[in-house]
Order: sequence, then C-alpha cells, then structure tokens
Amino acid sequence: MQEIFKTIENIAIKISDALKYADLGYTDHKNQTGDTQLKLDVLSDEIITAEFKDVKSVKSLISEEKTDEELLNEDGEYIVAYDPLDGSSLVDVNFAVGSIFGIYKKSLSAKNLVASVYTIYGPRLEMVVCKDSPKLYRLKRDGEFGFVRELKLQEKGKLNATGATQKGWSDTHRKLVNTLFERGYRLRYSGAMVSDLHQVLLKGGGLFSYPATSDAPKGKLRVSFEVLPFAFIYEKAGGATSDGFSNSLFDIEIKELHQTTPCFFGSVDEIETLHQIYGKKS
Ligand code: P6P
Repeated sequence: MQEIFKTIENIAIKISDALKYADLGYTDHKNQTGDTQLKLDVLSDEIITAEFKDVKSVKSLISEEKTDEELLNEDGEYIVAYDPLDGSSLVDVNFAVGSIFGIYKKSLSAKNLVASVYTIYGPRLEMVVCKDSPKLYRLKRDGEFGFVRELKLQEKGKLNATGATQKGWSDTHRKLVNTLFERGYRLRYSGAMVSDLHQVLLKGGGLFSYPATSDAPKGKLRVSFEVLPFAFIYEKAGGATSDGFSNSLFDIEIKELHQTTPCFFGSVDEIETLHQIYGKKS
C-alpha cells in the first residue's frame, strides 16, 4: 500500500500546481451525479488516472468524474475510489479544496475499506493518510512530505458544520443543529467537504452534517469516494459516524458506484446527541 500512498503524494503535488494557473471554466459535460464538470475536475481526474496507470497493485479506479469503474490491472489487489477535486466550484473564490481517496481490498464494500487518504490544497499542501490511525503530513521546502502529527478527536468539540440548503432540512435536523448552537457551538462551513471535515478534525471536534433533505432524500455526498473515506478517518481518530439512524456509516451496503447517503461525522458526544434527537435503529 506504500506504493499507493507515494503515488498520491505525486498526485497532490501535480494537482496543487495545476490549481494555481489552470483554466477555471466549465466543460459542457455533467458527471454521473449531475454536477456540471469544471475543466479542473477533468484535469484532476486525468492526472490521477495517469499516475495510477503503472501501479500494479491497483486493480481498478472508481471516480466521481467517471461513469464506470476503470480496470487497470486484472491481478491488482486494491480498488481506489476517489473524488479528484472535491469543492472544485470554490476554486474561483480561492477557498481550500481537496482530493479524497478510499482504498478497498479486492471488492468495493464498506468492510473492505482498508485505508483512506485526503489531500488539501490550501495555503499549505497537506495530506492525511489513514491506515491504523490518521496521520497529518505537510509538503516541505525540499519537495518531500514530512510527518506533522497524529490526529485525535476529543470526546466533545465546539464546531458545527451544517451542510445542505436549510430550506430543505427536516424539523428533526433543524432541532439537532439548533441544539448545538444553543450549547454555544460555532458555525464553521465553507461548502468544501474536505476543508470542513479537516477543520473539525484538527480543531478537536464537533459535528459535520449533510442530512437527508426534501430535495435530496438520499443526501448529496457519495458513499464510496467521499463518505466512507472520511468515516474511516473519523472513527480511527476516536470519533463516530452515522447516517442519522445507524450505529456507523460502515453499516451501509454499497449497491451503486455513485450512491449517496445522508452522513454525520463527529466527536462521540455530538453523535450521541444526534441519536437522542434523530432516534437510533435498534
Ligand atoms: P451544499 C461540494 O460540491 C460538495 O460535494 C462537498 O464538498 C460539500 O460538502 C457539499 O457539496 C456542499 O453542498 O449543498 O452544502 O452547498
């Protein structure tokens, strides 16, 4: 798996450079989930595909920007599912955005997720690599990534990252969000999942929520290459996750490559509050 992590380091440097000067325009294509693709989305996907082409341990690629799975090596052990440039619509306002990678062993199922990585293109180029525990790395002047620290979530945090259009929230969700604000939580939400989850993780905790809404009853965020990679990191950091009612986002069954789910990621205390308000599947 080290070969995959090293490949992602090279990808991060190439996409980070591309972001600085590339064309921010839109293509005239939509991806499988109906998002109009930015030229940067396609460029990032091309960079990732080219970098993984010669990695023999990778069997196939699944991408937010590809309709179908792309087979690379029949005998490869791992499937890499990724969002090449999450939050890309915010590059034009110079917000931090990132790439998300889920590494699945043999087949695409929640229980087969064995590692996840995300990169974040901000004032500094950083990446979080998680196998046994989430570790933060930062690009140094010498062009190499250096280990910074291991990431842990506190039992309870202070940040409330509230996704989706409020008009579409259920009364139950509105109650959850307001309960945290009444406890003094601070709103921290940019609209780029990687940045928002990175902030909650590094600032010690809180809750990130992207719920079912009236316009997106199955949520918006994609299971294989957005939700499960972050759920893996949050749970390995000592936090908890849920779809609103489940014990964990890992209870989900992946039926389609671009499947979405409502999702909640947070410190243990905030997920407990979620269950008290939403109820919990027995
Ligand atoms: P909303 C970005 O487009 C994205 O896929 C995630 O990065 C982000 O969390 C979400 O959509 C934002 O969606 O509906 O809150 O603007």
